Amino acid sequence: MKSWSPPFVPTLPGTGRAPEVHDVLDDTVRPVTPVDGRVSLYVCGVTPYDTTHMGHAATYVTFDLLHRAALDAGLPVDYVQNVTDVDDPLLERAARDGIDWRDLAVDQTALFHEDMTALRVIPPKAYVGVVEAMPTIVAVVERLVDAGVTYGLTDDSGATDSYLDLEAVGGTEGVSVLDEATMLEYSAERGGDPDRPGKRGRLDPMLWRGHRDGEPSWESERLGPGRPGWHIECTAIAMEHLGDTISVQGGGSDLVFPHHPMTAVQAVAATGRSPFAAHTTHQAMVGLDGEKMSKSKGNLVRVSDLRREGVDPAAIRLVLLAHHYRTEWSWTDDALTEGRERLARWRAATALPAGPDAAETLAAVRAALAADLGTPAALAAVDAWCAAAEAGEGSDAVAPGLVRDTVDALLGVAL
Ligand code: 5CA
Ligand code: ZN
Repeated sequence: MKSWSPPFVPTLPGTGRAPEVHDVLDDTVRPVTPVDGRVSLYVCGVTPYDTTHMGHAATYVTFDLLHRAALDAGLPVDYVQNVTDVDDPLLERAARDGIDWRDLAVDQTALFHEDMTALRVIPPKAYVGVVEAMPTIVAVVERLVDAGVTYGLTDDSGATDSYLDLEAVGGTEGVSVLDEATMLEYSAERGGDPDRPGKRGRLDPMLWRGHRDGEPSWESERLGPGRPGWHIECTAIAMEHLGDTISVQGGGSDLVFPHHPMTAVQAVAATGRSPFAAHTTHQAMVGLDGEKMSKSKGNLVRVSDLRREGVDPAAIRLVLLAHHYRTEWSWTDDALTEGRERLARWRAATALPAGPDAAETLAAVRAALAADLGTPAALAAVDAWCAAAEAGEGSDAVAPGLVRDTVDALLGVAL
């Protein structure tokens, strides 16, 4: 699928150090691990309805910062993102609204691209829809069938679903640190079917859902007509475009179970190579009035709505950057006001003919980002330079331009 257009990224003097980020499996902050000299980054994309809310935006801006920091450290980045353009929630929404699920996906994906462009997010090199990746996905499921680690369950209508037998591939050992009760709870809440009779293991993920009347389906001689389960799309798309093992598997913290562990366990079962990802990294949930912002609850603040109201996307990006990615927060009007004020201050200060030397500011922003994407510290360093410039300190005529380039290249905010 076509990706969105890339923003211009200025070149900065010198280089930064390889960024450190948090891994949810060993709960440490450590440098990203390149694979064959390249950082391979897979971030779970949207299910295209009700995009792009501030939780989505926070997730993609966070991994955009990692992307930018790696590039600044001289590390080439291969970035891949999927779009879940066929899945239960999308089909349900299309049915509710009386529209074709394909049209809903196309429209919402286009809107997502507009929002990403407005937020100056560097696009993935491969932006891949489930529908277009169907042969790849089918091939990975069939590989698991060949490995003898799957089983089928047939319902009253005669449809057969294929499951991964988790027990046969080592269970959730090494892919999840949650206890059994929590995994079962999340599985039930997030698209799993732990209580389905006949399953060998309650957490076994569905790989292929046999065709039911009224549902879209694709042909597979081995599996029968049907469509993929959720997690296998990310396993297959990541492996196809990035290889058997990757540097970072990313997304929001709602993917901590079952999605990311199942994506990983399926890859390991298919390739025999472990771990699937050197880092599993999560953006904390963004909420509204203290509740998780989610499409199912409908408590959304959308990037496109604010853009329509005339809000500068750079101000939205500054609101997102004001919060560290591992801290949960809620969107408020006050936060937006602060973002707008900061943008105005930064624009005014960097438009001055001179200011204090900015080499330290560049170094401080680099250091802040390299230390687990420390955006609040990065903003503080720029705030400090702007305050000094406004106070008339310093007579360095190149400094305002260097601050502009720093903010643009590393933080993705064009002043
Ligand atoms: N298509 C799947 C991933 S394969 C999916 O989760 N789609 S989504 O549209 O629900 O979410 C898109 C991305 O935004 C995911 O990485 C998800 O973890 C993240 N996300 C969703 N809601 C929030 C939120 N409230 N705060 C932060 N991130 C969120
Ligand atoms: Zn995913």
